[in-house]
Amino acid sequence: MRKILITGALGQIGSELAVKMRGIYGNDNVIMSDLQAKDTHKDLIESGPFETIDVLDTKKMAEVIDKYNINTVVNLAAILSAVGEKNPALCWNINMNGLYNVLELGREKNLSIFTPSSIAVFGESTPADKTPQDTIMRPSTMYGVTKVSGELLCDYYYQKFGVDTRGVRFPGLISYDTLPGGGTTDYAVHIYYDALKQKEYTSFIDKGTQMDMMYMPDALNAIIELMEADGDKLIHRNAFNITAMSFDPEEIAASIKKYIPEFKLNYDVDPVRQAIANSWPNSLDDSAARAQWGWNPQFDLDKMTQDMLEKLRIKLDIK
Ligand code: NAD
Ligand code: AKB
Repeated sequence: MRKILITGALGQIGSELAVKMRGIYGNDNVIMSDLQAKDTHKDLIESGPFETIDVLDTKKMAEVIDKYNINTVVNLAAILSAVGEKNPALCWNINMNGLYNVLELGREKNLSIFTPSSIAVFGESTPADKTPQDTIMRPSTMYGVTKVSGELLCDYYYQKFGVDTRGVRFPGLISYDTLPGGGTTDYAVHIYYDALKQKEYTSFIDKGTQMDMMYMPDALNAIIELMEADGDKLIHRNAFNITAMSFDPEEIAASIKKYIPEFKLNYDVDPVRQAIANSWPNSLDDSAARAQWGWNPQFDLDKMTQDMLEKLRIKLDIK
């Protein structure tokens, strides 16, 4: 039976992954942790074990792993791309030293470890269309640098010490539960909130900027399916290209207009996040994930838009 510790569990992914995992593995077998408890997630925190853990504090993390007999860590504690460009030292410290601490504990305590990578591993010299699984990785952001280094470090711990490390390169994730934590793809979440609240959105990403995206239910399935996949069939491990859709701001706006015809899209482009977006692929080739562990996303753009608007109407109490 898995006993899972999730770090950074109150973020965009963790807050939904914890609920899904508690449904599969049992409430007491999924230990949530984050820097501190947040009032916004009171019910979630009270639905099972929660511990305050800073991933830079190896001693505390080791104590929690021993206390609950943890055998699996999903390491979600991280600083994302836009915040990382504002504070590169913090981004390096948490993304690299936090991961190193988790991997060292994995080696000592024989843990399975899942760590998400990102489309941010790619850069301007990477082929932008149908970006292959194995290709040029020369990112231009500190976040991207930490993600490439993280993939290599996870590979090293698998090859050198036999630690069962696994990961995917997530594209931008879209969800209605917890707001994103400061990335470049965040516009594709905020657009739904503003479409419902004020029927208008001002995008910080310019028209024509294609990026890969995915709806959160597919992302959660990816984590669990890869964690549970037969390790002998995994050639890549850290990390697999996965994608569900690719669109630019005009295309997501067109999808929203099918449900809110008066919706209007404006632009006020942020040069920092636009430069990051320009350096990322237009679309990924995820055939390795499909072949090696059966990756098969369920949501395309219109299906996601319909579900996002339905769920957000209830959350925001908008008729
Ligand atoms: P998020 O910013 O929403 O959440 C990160 C969480 O980490 C926050 O709750 C924060 O409090 C916590 N945290 C920060 N510093 C910490 C520390 N020192 N110790 C413990 N916790 C700390 O991020 P997310 O979107 O949930 O992303 C999780 C992982 O998935 C990250 O590795 C990220 O790079 C990756 N990823 C996310 C996306 C996306 O679109 N959300 C896309 C690609 C990859
Ligand atoms: C970000 O924009 O930083 C994240 C990511 C794609 O890694 N959403």
